Amino acid sequence: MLTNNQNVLKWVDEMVALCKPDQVVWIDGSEAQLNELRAQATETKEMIPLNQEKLPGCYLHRTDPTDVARVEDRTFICTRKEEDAGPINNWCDPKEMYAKLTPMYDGVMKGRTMYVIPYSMGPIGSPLAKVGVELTDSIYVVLNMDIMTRMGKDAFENLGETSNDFVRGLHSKADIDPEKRYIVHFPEDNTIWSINSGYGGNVLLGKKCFALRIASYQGKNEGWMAEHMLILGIENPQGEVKYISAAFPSACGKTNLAMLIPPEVYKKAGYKVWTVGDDIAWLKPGEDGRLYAINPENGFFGVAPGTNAKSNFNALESTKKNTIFTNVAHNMDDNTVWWEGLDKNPPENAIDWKGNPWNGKESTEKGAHPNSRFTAPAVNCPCISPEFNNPQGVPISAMIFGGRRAKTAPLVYQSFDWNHGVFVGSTMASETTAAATGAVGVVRRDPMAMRPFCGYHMGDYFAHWIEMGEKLGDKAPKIFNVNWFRTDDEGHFIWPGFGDNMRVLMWILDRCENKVDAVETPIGYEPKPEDINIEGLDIDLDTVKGLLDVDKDLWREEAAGIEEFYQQFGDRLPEELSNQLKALKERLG
Ligand code: GTP
Ligand code: SPV
Ligand code: MN
Repeated sequence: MLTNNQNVLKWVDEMVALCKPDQVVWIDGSEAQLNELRAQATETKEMIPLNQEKLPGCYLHRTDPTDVARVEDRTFICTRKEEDAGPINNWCDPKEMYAKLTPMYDGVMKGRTMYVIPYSMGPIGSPLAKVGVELTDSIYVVLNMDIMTRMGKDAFENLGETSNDFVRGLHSKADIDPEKRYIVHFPEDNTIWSINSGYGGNVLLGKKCFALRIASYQGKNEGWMAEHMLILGIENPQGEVKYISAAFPSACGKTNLAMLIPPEVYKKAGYKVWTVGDDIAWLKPGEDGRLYAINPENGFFGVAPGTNAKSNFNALESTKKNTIFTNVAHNMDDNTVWWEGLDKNPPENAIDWKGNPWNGKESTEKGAHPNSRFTAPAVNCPCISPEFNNPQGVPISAMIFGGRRAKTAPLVYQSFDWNHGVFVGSTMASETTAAATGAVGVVRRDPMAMRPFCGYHMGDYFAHWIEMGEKLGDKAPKIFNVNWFRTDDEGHFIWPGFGDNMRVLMWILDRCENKVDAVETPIGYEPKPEDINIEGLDIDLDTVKGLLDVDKDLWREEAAGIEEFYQQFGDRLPEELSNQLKALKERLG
């Protein structure tokens, strides 16, 4: 045992009594212990050690083919009152849910080991950090949590002997039965129960379950925010760094933007980009009244397909050592990994993500699952911010929302003010991706990219955003919307995206510093086309004009869609937002 905290000990005892593991192993975070677990997982083939010369410390893992993404229809928010979970979350009465799941956990770890994982979300000792304990029967989970969080006995030291302020996570793979898969949150009990899955977002309970669903609920009650946002810093040639956070739905470009490589025109002028986080931000007003952000995570659980030296050099570099690959193709010639979009040279002698022999030159099947992932330590990232471990976080100048929209949304626009920005975020829509099970490419509303991750009533969440704006006053970050995904008539992306997105970020920062004018449109402030720097790009000013075009007919349809979407929130929709909708309609005529 690594702690004398009675709340922890009592809860672990109860869960041991329920799950009945053969043994209980407390994870201290030492390399010796982790190496022992790696050896065991290798022995049982749970993990496949990769070529240790080319990929030192790297492993491959395949999950069950029916268990490769988050399962939103099996994810629950269990609050005592149904209305507190809101219309978007699946809800069940906590008593009923405990009663249903308890028999499923009863004896589930017989013949298995229970690992007790203490971890901190956020730098240990940070005033913004929080402690969690995850109980799991999966070594894969332990090894991933080691990368994704600050894991081990130091996390307990931070909790102290008497505190009860830790999140209780219970995970069992059970039989990986999709019919009995449940990802359940009890925000009022600081508790998460996950069963019958072995896939990342469902089982690394520090990530979406704690750092977004539980934390968003805590943030509302404690005056801070937990958001599905990347955090990056842009350093100008004078050495000043400005920070931006951005919320895009799953598989819509957060990791890519967070690690972008500046285009030549900025690089040679001396600009640099620093990554603070690629998925989650915890934000709180600091002593100077500005909004400060930490990345509660310690690694990246990134989408593998499409990652290559050109699209995301820094992410690729991050995966070259001490990384766990999940559901990518296994190149049997040199015991390395491959995924669609890595290069144009797929291996012929390989095993695909399902575990079947695969010839990448001949097969029409995919070698890697579209939601295959790498789990890479943040320290590996060549552009990791020197502020990454700063316990106070970094001050945010601009917040960005964005999604995949083939037509409606322009390349970039700025909200008129904070409340209008909350309106813009609350009405975000995006085409669905492979990050969750279900249809791909369907446009759905995904407010602040939090639709699958908000741990309470979405209307109350909007109200919390409005309140935070009131608290921050004129120190509040400016709010923008971007869309990298507009397509032409043939369905090709018009904007080059990736590193070139920095051109848009530069306009955003110039706006924050009142260095550039804007054009007022019905939906917000837009750049003058000539204010987007296209030096070195093979697109012209007319293309930029097209990317910024606001089609009023499409936007009238959009407003009607928003109205319909808003109806479900009833009187929990803040009046500020219904007023914003009214004003948008008036501006559209
Ligand atoms: P989660 O980890 O699921 O939250 O995803 P994410 O938001 O971090 O998405 P990520 O950066 O991994 O990008 C997902 C997919 O979008 C990849 O296939 C990228 O290649 C693609 N993508 C990212 N940025 C751009 C861009 O600027 N333009 C285009 N066209 N595609 C992009
Ligand atoms: C996402 O889906 O937004 C992810 C991956 O970041 S998961 O951890 O599965 O949620
Ligand atoms: Mn994500």
